[in-house]
Amino acid sequence: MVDNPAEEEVSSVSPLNTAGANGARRNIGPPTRVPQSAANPTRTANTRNPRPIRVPPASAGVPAAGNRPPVPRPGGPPRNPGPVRGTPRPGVRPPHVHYKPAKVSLLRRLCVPITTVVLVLASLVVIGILIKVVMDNYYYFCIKSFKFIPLDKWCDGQADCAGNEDELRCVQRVDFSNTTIVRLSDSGSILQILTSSRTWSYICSDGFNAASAKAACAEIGYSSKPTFSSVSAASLNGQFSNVQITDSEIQVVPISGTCASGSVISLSCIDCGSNHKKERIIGGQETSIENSPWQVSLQYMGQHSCGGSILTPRFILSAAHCFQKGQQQVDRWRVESGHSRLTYTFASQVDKIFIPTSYILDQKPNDIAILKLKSDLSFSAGVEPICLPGFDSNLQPGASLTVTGWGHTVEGGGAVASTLQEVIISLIPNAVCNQEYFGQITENMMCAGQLSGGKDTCQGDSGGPLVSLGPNSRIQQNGVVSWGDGCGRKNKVGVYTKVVPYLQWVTSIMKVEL
Ligand code: 4AZ
Repeated sequence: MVDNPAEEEVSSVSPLNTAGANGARRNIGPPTRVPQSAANPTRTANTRNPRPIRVPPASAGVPAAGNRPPVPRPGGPPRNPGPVRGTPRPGVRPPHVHYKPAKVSLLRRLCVPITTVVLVLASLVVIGILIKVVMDNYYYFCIKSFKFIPLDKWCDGQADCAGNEDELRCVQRVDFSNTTIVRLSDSGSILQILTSSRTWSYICSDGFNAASAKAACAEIGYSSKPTFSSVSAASLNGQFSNVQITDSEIQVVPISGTCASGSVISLSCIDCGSNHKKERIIGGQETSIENSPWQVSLQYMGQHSCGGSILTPRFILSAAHCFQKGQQQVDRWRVESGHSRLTYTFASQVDKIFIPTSYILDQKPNDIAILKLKSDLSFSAGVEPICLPGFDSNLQPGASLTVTGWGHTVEGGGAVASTLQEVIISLIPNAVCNQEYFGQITENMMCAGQLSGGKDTCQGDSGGPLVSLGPNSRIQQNGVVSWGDGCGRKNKVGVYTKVVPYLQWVTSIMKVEL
């Protein structure tokens, strides 16, 4: 009842109209308020404000047209009661009086300036956005020298701003000269350290402790809490050593013969590649990020551009060709993790991007990259690292591999996949692959797919991980999506950068940047 506006009109107007009908038309003096309960006994006092009532100017005789009491509508109250006069009755407080038309005219008067201000502000915002779009796409602003330079001069290898400002936050080239002195085998993660005579030595479990494990993992760029165990040295041939820690650096002390304990160290630097899945890309199927929690999306200026994989909370593995000429500005890249469907909102900022010195723009060899994030990822069910393979990892032809990504699901298709896709493919021997690719497949590349076509990676999958179930029942990354002739074509399988030949390059960057 109270919420019905028609009922409200009746209750606030009729008692005063009745007074007017009695002929007692007098100036009612200062505006006063009629308590609702007095104006209409059926309403409770505390429901709504009484309808504002206009008070006419003081005059005698017949009221002017606008001041006449409204003619009651048959069967109901007047729709627009208009001005009402009333004689204050004893015991009844005069109504609170407002000039409704005054309010309307005030609104009318404000309408034009308000609309003008809103329009001007909206135009300024649109102009601002247009200027930003033009600047972002065509110019770089040198803050120190306060000048604009064309975008293609940003990160072109030549200083165009004062203090080399335009070349400071660009993709960096790193050669292979920095080598790490620690490596882990594929089968059993057996630790080896390089001796001063440049031979790889197994590490005896004698005296090896948590500090030794931490120092060994730091050598390959891992800072998480490592785990280690002792394994029999009986089947191993080669050099054996003990370790000592000096200034938190690991040093090898070669011994003659085998370890006193008869056992060596198996080391795991990070809890990686957990196999959550108990049992598309082109010809693939939708998957959830929890099945491939190491998969990330590399986004350039808010658009998915490439895939990548999480190695540690700080480091992402991807492909060098993702950072084409004109896309080498580190601050324009973001890394989104933990979502099957991309949000483009919760993405991490990038601190540095590294590609091999030997990578030549628009060419196929050495197509690998490392991204260092500005802050650590926090691991969860959808955000986990992938394991790197051991230095001696060697897949058999026909081995089953899984590749994931948000790339096109149709060759030449206009858009990236909205949900993460996965496809299971087989390792194709390089000799077979090279017959179709005219000898372009190098030692450091591998081919995977289906020779009959239909199951493959495509544009937008580049940089993503090609993985397999490792000998330790953990999932490891064997390849990085790199190139191919079209997508899913017969006899044109996908080509991947092998991870093993780049282990030293990857771990030495992670070590230096740790
Ligand atoms: C690309 O353009 C691309 N079919 C990636 C993978 C393949 C082809 C193209 C393999 O990023």
